[in-house]
Amino acid sequence: MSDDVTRIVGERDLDDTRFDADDARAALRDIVRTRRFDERALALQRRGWMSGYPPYEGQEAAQVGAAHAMRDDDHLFPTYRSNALQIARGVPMSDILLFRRGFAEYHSDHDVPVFPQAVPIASQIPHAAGAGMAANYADEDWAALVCFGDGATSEGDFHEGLNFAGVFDAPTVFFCENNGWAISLPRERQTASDSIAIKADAYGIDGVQVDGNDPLAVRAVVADALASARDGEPVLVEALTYRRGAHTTADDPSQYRDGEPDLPEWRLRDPLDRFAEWCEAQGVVDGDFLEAATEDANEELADAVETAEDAPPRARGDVRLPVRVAPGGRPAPARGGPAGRRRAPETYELER
Ligand SMILES: Cc1ncc(C[n+]2csc(CCOP(=O)(O)OP(=O)(O)O)c2C)c(N)n1
Ligand SMILES: [Mg+2]
Repeated sequence: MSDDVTRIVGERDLDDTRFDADDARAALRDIVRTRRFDERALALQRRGWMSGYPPYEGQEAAQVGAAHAMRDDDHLFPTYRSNALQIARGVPMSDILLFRRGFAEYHSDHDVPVFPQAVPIASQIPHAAGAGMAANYADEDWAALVCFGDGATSEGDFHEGLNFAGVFDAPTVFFCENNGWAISLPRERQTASDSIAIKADAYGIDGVQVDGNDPLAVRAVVADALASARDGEPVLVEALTYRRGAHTTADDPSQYRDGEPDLPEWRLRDPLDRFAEWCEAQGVVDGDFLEAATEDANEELADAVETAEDAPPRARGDVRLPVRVAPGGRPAPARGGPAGRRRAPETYELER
């Protein structure tokens, strides 16, 4: 591992960090919660409960660490892969399940400032730079954190977003989860750049690398990046992690992944096992912790699945309802009428 990659697990004791036992336990608990969510969501998809699901197994530590670094008023711009980050941030599991089941309105309007998850690669990056600029114009001091993958850094939107942020001192943190793959394309064939972090240089902002399978290292690096962004210096953070599963439930990695890649062990190892072992060695959890955290997560998941299953099915004509809601918008009129008789989109309000 390069000396420039920040890490705590395996290198330092908890006492030599800015974190305490509660912080470590909170991280481990959320990694367990989000791992259980991922496993359950995959199983639900397999039995036809939802049409597709993008698993994030292996990336929980990066996402939980970033979520725990954010302030309540910081704005999150997630992708389809960032569900652990959203859950650790406070988005209800049932909202994510409902969105995946086709209820588009559960994509947004959460109690925490979280934008809809982006599927068009990198499209959310200029939005987040713009949101940071808006915070400056409004004289508010929250920051934006935008998630994306290694593949997204080959898109024009990535470069435009970083350029705007650098020029306009936007309080935006660009959080790249480098999981080694963009669907079937390995990182080495995605970009000839030495790293993702180095791409920040071109835009006059800082770029840093962190061990993305170490939640406390990610939390420390992202917290510093957010503080710097709030002072007008945006940062690109490259969290080095690994996509252990398929790209989505429509993908078969055995078609393009031949054995273990040539990456260091810390990057390939399961972040849950690795962090749990470290927490035990540091004396912050005992042998029962994982079992209790798993039971709590299972209960939360059972409630979330029940909530999602209780949502009334949509009428066929609802597919034409817009999802935008204007302030003061009124309930949608009778469903499925002829297009010419539908109201202007601004007057619809979807009921939850
Ligand atoms: C603009 C655009 N081009 C292509 C795609 C198809 N696509 C979906 S995911 C993906 C790979 C993204 O890889 P990466 O940015 O590394 O994110 P990861 O899936 O690994 O989290 C591509 C090309 C898309 N969704 N949007
Ligand atoms: Mg990737």
